[in-house]
Order: sequence, then structure tokens, then C-alpha cells
Amino acid sequence: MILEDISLKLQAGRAKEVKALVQQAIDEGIPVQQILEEGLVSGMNVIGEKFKNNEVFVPEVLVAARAMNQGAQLLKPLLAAEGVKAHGKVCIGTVQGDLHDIGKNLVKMMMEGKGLEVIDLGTDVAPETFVETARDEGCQIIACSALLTTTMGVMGEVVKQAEAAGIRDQVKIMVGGAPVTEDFCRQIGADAYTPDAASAADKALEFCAAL
Ligand code: B1M
Repeated sequence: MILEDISLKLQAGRAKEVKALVQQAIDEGIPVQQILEEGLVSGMNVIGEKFKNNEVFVPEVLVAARAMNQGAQLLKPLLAAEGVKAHGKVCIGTVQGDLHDIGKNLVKMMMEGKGLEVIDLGTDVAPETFVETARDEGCQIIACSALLTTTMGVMGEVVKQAEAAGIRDQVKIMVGGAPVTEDFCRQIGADAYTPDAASAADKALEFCAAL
């Protein structure tokens, strides 16, 4: 019951209440993984679906994500102590020349909500930074966001540099952002285009599960 409360309060964006309920659940001895999956992630999944269907919008997603982060902060050290593994590792960024980060941040939050570990490279990220991070940190996924028609081409460069670095068969390259399309994704040889943050997180999880 408390887990359902956490999910509902998260959906309503009530960060303080989510935090208090998560603490209560910990104190009651509910397993940490269960609090994460059946409380926080379940709530974020509902928001993700609603966002995909235009039933809620960016502000609601941001407050829900903030509530999730507050709850997750309490769980993080306990998860680490219990040795619960993230489902996979992603490095994400907005490509070189592009400073738009609202969509990228949403994708990151949704991925974290699915239990993925996400390295946020920020905005204006050079292709070699994506590739070096993926290689050095052992990421299964490189996730590139672009909002400008003038910068989306950088994604093709990320694919080329991953090939040149010899890691192309070890990483999936995901692309997205308003001007990006399925056709463009195929054209540059990336692995997946997804139109929104929730489907990006679903696809990333699918890739990690298949590896
Ligand atoms: Co800019 N901007 N902007 N801007 N801006 C756009 C993108 C633009 C369409 C506005 C317009 O002219 N109508 C236009 C681009 C035109 C084009 O290239 N076709 C534009 C322009 C031209 C510019 C400047 C060049 C303006 C100037 O200075 N002359 C400049 C560029 C700066 C730069 O980047 N070098 C600029 C600057 C800015 C601000 C700084 C003012 C601000 C950004 C603030 C910030 O991000 N911190 C800004 C904003 C806010 C916008 C608009 C209004 C909103 C973008 C946004 O955040 N949308 C935008 C117009 C619009 O879209 N209506 C516009 C909400 C966000 C949730 O959506 O990012 O699409 P989005 O993310 C979605 C999906 O696309 C997807 O999931 C998200 C959620 O579902 N998604 C992925 C995103 N990344 C993904 C990755 C994935 C999968 C899915 O897998 C890895």
C-alpha cells in the first residue's frame, strides 16, 4: 500500500511527501529494490506513458522527475550496499554546437527511472567525447540529442568515430530530438531513433537486456 502511495505522490509531483514515504518504507524494512521498482519506477512509468500520449506535459514530467530523484537519493546508497546492479550504462549528451538540454534531461530522467545508470555529458558534446566516454566507462549505449537541423549531422560523426575507435559492435547508438527522424537514423547508420523520452528509455532497456 505504501508503495502505491509513493507511486501516486510521485505522479502528482509531491517531492517532500515522496521522500518521507520512501524513508518510511525503508524503516518498515521493505526491500530497497521493491521500493524502487514498485514505488518510484512504477510512478515514473505512468507519467512516461501519459507524456507519450499527450495527457501530461513537460512541467508535470519535470516535477515528477524531481520527486523521483528525491526518493532515489535515499535509496542510492542502500542499493549500492545491497549490490543491486543497474540494468545497463548509458552516456547521454546534446551534440556539439547545440545547447538545448530540456529534452535530453527528460530522456536521462526516464532512463534513470528504468534503473539504467546514466552518465550525463551535458550539452555541446564533441563526437570524440561520446566515444571516449563509452569506451572508458564501458557504456552499452551512446544517446545523442539534437534540436537544430544544423547540429543533427554531428550524430553521423559519432557513428563514424565509434567505428574508427573499434567499439561500434560494443555500443548501440540512439538518436533523438525534434528534427531527427527514423530515415535520418538509418541514413547515418545509428541503431535506434525514438520520438520521445519514454520510448527512448524503453528502447535503451531493451538493448541492455539483449546484450
Ligand atoms: Co531554440 N530552437 N534555439 N532555444 N528552441 C528551437 C529548437 C527551434 C525549433 C525554434 C524555432 O525556430 N521554431 C529552432 C531550431 C530550428 C531548426 O534548426 N530547425 C531553434 C533555434 C534556431 C535556436 C537558436 C539558433 C536561436 C538563436 O540564437 N538564433 C539558439 C541555438 C543555441 C544553440 O543551441 N547553439 C536557440 C536557443 C534556445 C534557448 C537557449 C533560448 C532555449 C534552450 C534552453 C535549454 O534547452 N536549456 C531554446 C528553446 C527552449 C527552444 C524551443 C522553444 C523549445 C525546445 C524544447 O526544450 N522543447 C524550440 C522550439 C520548439 O521546439 N517548439 C527551439 C521541449 C523538449 C521537451 O522537447 O527537446 O524536442 P525536445 O525533446 C523531446 C523529443 O525531441 C525527445 O524527447 C523529448 C521529450 O519527449 N528527445 C529524444 C530529445 N532528445 C532525444 C534523444 C533520444 C530520444 C528522444 O535518444 C537519444
